[in-house]
Amino acid sequence: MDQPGYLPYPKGFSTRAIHVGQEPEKWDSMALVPPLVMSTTFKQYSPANFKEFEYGRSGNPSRNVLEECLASLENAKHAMCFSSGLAATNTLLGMFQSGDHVISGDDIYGGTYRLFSKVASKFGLEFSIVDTTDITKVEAAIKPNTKLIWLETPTNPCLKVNDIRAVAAIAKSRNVLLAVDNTFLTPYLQRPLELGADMSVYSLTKYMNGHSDVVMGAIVTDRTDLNERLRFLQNSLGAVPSPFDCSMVTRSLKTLAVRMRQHSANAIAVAKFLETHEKVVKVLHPGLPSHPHYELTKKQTSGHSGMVTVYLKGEIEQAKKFLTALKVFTLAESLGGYESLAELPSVMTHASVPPEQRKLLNITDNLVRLSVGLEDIEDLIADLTQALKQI
Ligand code: P1T
Repeated sequence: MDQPGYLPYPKGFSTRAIHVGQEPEKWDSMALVPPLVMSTTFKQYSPANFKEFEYGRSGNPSRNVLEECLASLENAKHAMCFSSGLAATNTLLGMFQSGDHVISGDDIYGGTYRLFSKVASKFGLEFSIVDTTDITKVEAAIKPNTKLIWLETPTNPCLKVNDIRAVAAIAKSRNVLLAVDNTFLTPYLQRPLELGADMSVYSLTKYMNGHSDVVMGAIVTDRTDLNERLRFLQNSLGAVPSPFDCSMVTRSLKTLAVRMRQHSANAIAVAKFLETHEKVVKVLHPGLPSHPHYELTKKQTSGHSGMVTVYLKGEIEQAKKFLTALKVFTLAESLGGYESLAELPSVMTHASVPPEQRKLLNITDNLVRLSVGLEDIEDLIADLTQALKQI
């Protein structure tokens, strides 16, 4: 990313989120809000001689603005956007070939698990699903053909925390790439590249856009060699987002820091409330001292997301009663929007994880995942209180 002249960089996170890639001097109109360019193609001076853009799949001004801004939020050189978080992951897998081996954390988004186990494995990629919170297991899983370690942290839905620095050190020493899905924390709270990862991967659908109205993904890297490989794949596989969606996310990033601060505060209040409730068996939240990775979390993040995972007393019937009784929380998949959501991973977001794997990970039928939004905390607690009464 070229650093624009009129702001002395580096600046604070929100200053970059609001300005980088969006300097009014870039446009003849001097518009403060970057113009939305919907054109799918661009006039050339003479054959194969063009100004900057050629065809909408390979590049677009509205996408460029967002990619520049995203890169700067991780103090990185490069970012690429895709039509969904899974499209970003799938494109990343395109860097490898049949016979290559990938080590993945065991507790990951169900759709990512499905992509690995049901699609990519058909094309000859070999996967080992490992408890990556145990460094010795990561090291033991590395084989001569291992090309990638894939981590989510905190994990979806059990909120386990992986030690990014420790895994990065192993990956580096064995010449293996490390990709970290940073969807839950965003670069405001955790920057995997600064901790040694080669690539940060995002579902921008979640906190980064934050308004539950765009599906999009991104890969961020500081490595120019990886950027070249991924740019080639972005254009060759073609899973790119629309210019309109890019401008929506560019707008949303401006409030990312304030939103994350409020998600963090609301979620910890909800976690503390639930932890003492008689209808609750256990609460999982990395900001609670009871969480096994409480200390590790503090070493690599500067706050928490809005995610809270809770084991309710009872079986699936009680969990269903609770979920259908909620009035402020909406029963729906996804997370990271301004509105609070609740869901039952075993039959919703993680239904594609085989039952025996879910059992191993404790993704039971009484495990409920909350995405705590930005509503008033008193209303959220009151809603949880009345719904818990129903079980
Ligand atoms: O939905 P999409 O933009 O394709 O992103 C996929 C994805 C990737 N990584 C993580 C950590 C995710 O949580 C997701 C999507 N997750 C949900 C839809 C969910 O409810 O968990």
